[in-house]
Amino acid sequence: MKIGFIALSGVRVVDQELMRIGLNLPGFVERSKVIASLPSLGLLTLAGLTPDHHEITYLEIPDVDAPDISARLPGPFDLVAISSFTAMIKDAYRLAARYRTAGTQVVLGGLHVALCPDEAAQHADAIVVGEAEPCWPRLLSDVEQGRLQSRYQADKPFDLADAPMPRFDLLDPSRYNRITLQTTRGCPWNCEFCAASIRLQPGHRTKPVPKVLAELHRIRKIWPHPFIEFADDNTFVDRRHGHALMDALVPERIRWFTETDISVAKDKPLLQKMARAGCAQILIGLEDPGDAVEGIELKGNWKARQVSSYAEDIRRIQDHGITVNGCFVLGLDAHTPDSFDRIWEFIRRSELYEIQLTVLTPFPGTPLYDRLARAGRLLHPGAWERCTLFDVAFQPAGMSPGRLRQGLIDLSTRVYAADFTEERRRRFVRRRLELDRVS
Ligand code: B12
Repeated sequence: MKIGFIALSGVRVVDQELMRIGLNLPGFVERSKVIASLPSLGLLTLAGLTPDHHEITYLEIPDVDAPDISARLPGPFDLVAISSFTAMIKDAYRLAARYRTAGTQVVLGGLHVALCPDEAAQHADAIVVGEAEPCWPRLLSDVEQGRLQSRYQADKPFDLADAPMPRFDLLDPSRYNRITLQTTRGCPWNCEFCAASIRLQPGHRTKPVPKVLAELHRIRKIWPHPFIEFADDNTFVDRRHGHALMDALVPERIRWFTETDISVAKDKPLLQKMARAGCAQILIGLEDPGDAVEGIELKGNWKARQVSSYAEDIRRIQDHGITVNGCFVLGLDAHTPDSFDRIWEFIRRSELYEIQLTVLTPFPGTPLYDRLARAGRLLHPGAWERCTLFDVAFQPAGMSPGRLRQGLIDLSTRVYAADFTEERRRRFVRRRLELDRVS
């Protein structure tokens, strides 16, 4: 069969004013440029599970509504596998409709499909709900035998020891400046708003280190000096795996970025290894520097128990030469118009190298969505295109939606301004020089 693996690419914001302001802020532009060019690891993984007798193509479509897209629809294919998150899912549905009209069978999968399977099923010949690895080979053989089912779902969590080698070779080497690689999946915490892979499968799992290395070596055959972004939710929460992974990465001499939680700050030997293994930056969901984190983590209020040592923990991590990208969520229930200044003060004093500001977003299928829906606080139910992390889609508890939007704009303008961005960079370098002098 001829199979097309299609990702909807790019970064989206509905509110064009936010987009315009965001795109003009120096600190923001840098990160947007970097992330906008990441490939879909989900699809490369499925391609890796596809037997060789199929002819496969991987492609990214930035704009499903481009004027001549119907005429230029890539193909012909016998089967098209489309991946999308919530924000782009309606584009994915329109693309699916075009292929189906042309007689091509369409399979949909990914986070949004797992979160809203009944909706997605109306737009595809088949959907895969949740992790796809256990279902994909059977789905392909069903297509070949003309008995494609409408829904596939694994009955147990996928063991990452069985993870296939993603088909990095399908990518055009010149198009990507960063490559994603997964070393763990999931997270032991359950933050109310989280719409990442704990919604595919709860809990946290690790990929055996030799498998991670094999993937890295495959990447290095194509990109000899890659910058790697681990597509993990919380890389270091399993300490034993984290240490083993770092030991293995030291000789690889790569630079990399990942997402983890603030508890790494308490493990000095791990931080030393991370630095030696080429860690450039870790992204950490701090959410808020004060009482507003209360209740966000639903299992044991874990985040609220960390917040008092945020500043000290950030310093300890950065003192190892690893920059921290601290993420703050605006519009939490305890936030009022005064909160923006409070967050700004923390950011200004914290020495954080990088900052990510987003708006609380009710992704469907999350506990947050259900709570806000029950309370009648969703402003645009079903408007998935607003699930961008920047557009305001709900009625905040402590201010109007307009005030929240303005707060995001004002705080972003301060945080991503050229002089403050420069000051953060310089502060980090100064501190490194200071530490080098005393050591
Ligand atoms: C890398 C990444 C990106 C990259 C690459 C995106 C891509 N095309 O894959 C870029 C930078 C482009 C990106 C953009 C965006 N992202 Co992003 N991104 C991530 C990140 C860091 C890792 C995702 C990943 O690679 N996971 C590993 C793979 C293996 O998992 P997976 O994709 O879920 O795939 C598995 C299954 O879902 C399934 N599957 C996936 N696709 C398909 C398709 C078919 C046909 C089948 C059968 C199965 C299947 O099979 C895979 C194996 O089991 C996550 C955060 C995180 N830590 O996970 C956020 C995350 C996925 N992004 C998020 C968001 C909001 C966005 C944006 C909307 C931001 C914006 N304002 O524009 C855009 C939209 C992108 C789009 N085009 O749809 C949210 C999504 C929440 C949601 N439920 O929708 C996340 C969870 C981050 C968050 N803070 O909440 N992102």
